[in-house]
Amino acid sequence: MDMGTNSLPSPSCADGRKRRVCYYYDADISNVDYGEGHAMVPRRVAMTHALIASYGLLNDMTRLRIRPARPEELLAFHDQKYVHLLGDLTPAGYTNDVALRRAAKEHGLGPVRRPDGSYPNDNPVIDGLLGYCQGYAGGSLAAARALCGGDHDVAINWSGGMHHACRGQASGFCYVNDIVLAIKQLLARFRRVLYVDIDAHHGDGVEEAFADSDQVMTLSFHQYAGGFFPGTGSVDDVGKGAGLYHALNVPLKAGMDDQGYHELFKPIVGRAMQVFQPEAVVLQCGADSLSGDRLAGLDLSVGGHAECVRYLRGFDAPLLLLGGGGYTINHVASCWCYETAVAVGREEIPNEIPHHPYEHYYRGQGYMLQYRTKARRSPRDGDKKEADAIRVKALEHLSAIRCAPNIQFHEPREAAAQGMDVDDDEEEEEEEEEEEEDPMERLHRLCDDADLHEFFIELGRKQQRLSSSCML
Ligand code: V1D
Ligand code: CA
Repeated sequence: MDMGTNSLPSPSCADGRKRRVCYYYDADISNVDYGEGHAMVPRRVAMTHALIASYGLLNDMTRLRIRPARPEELLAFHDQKYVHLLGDLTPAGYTNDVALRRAAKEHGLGPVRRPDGSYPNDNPVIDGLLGYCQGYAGGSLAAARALCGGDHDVAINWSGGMHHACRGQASGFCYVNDIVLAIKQLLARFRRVLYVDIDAHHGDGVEEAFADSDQVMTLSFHQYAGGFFPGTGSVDDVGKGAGLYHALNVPLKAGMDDQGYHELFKPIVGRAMQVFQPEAVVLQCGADSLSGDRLAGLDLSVGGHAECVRYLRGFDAPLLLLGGGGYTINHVASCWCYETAVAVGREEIPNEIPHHPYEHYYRGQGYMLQYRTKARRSPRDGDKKEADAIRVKALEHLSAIRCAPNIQFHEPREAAAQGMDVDDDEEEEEEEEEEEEDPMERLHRLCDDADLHEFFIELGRKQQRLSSSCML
């Protein structure tokens, strides 16, 4: 059901082109309860919606209702036994039926006892479990279909973005992986899809689903180290088989702020856009990377987080915006509301939160959409050096897919017009890459520049690349 109009032209876009935005929301999300003390509070999506409405942003996009995904639509990624289990499980069944409880535990559902005797219960058996999954997955599938149809440039589902769920396993508060389902839908129309994940946690479920595909590039920025969940996503984790170098990971130190983040995000995403030339982009906007999150330790402002949306919106590719984590719920709603404003080209909305039914939640942030918080951890000596090394490695991984046979290289139109941020180091790297036509020449140069160990690592990589792509 069409309930609105199209977006305004964006002053931030080099071409000033109007972005046609569609938005999916289902009020039933507020009734979902992960249980007392759980970090995940689905009400944050209803708060986001109320804030979007109070700013009048619904007039700038087409609002569409969500049709719950049919169980057979979930089978495009998930295991049949698992989907049936999601339908059969109830809190009472879990308590009273031993066989059901055993099956639930095998699939990561229900409390899991820790050695210290506590029950973290990441993925509780909640009332209406399958209906909840069908709701958020239905939104992401419909959003993907809207982009395939070509009538919209940006599609939004803030209830989606559940990046940890696996084929037959719940993980990290996620039961069904709506992102994988949406990407599979996009692949029906688009040849290459770039997935970017700015949640504070590693987008492991999406990465694993497409690890051996060269049609989907996954790129996750996440807090890493110190036992932070899920513990995967090192910079050396780069995909496999045909998908080698099509999975990229950017591990971050706690305390990373806007400036440090964008010194990584823009060059890496910009280069991914250049070399991979995606025909569609999916951005998981997990808001636990914001400063002051209850679970994570990154230090992004709302503006810094939304800059990722603004940056990707500037490329001329259909864009799917999804939610994800985010545990300080007033911050989450502020962030996703502001990102909706960026998507429709109204980023100048007033900072003061309008009167609306949830306004009391925003007292702690002075009723300001772009709130201020104190940095929780000041950067340590060596953090910058480490981040620089990560950027160099990630860019190096990206240079490995330059000779992929099915891609013609040219500057993305808008990125070129925008003057993609290229710092001095990068310019040097660009020059280096221009010399790079002959792999053997680069190897000889490396042999001069670096030690022999580096040389052999590079030689091994070159051989792998040559056999997996250029020789085809
Ligand atoms: F804080 C909690 C309160 C109640 C229940 C669980 C938690 C909690 C906090 N952090 N659970 C976690 C993480 N789980 C563990 C377990 C210990 N291990 C054996 C596993 O550390 C899970 C964090 C999930 C983060 C989800 C996400 O933000 O990435 C997300 N993205 O989209 C949707 C969710
Ligand atoms: Ca991430």
